[in-house]
Amino acid sequence: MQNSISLIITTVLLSWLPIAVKAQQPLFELLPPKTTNIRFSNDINETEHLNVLAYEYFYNGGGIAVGDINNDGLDDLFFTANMGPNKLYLNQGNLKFKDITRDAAKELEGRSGAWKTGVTMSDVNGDG
Ligand SMILES: [Ca+2]
Ligand SMILES: [Ca+2]
Repeated sequence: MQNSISLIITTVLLSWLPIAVKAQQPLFELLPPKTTNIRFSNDINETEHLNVLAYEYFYNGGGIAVGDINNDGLDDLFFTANMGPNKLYLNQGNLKFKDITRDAAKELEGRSGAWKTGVTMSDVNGDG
């Protein structure tokens, strides 16, 4: 009788194994800048006068917007940095991107010294 119960428990556990193994597989893979050409980092430099006590949103981060700015069917990326320059990346396909910030408009980097947060992207005139 005990052997039968052990066999049933082992069978049930083995039947769950494929589900457990599948659940452990990652959904995303981290790609290095060498592969994507995306070299953006939202670096925060905390000082005595600029910190979370002086500004409660200090660690809320910047933002990223995704949109097809050249209407080629590939999603392009715009990153905002709290303290550094923003970056606009053109998607060249196969997860390769090109920094076109200065070519598009130097103003996209944002004002020097300004605190930049989230970003949204929309085709406001609906022309694609
Ligand atoms: Ca595009
Ligand atoms: Ca438009």
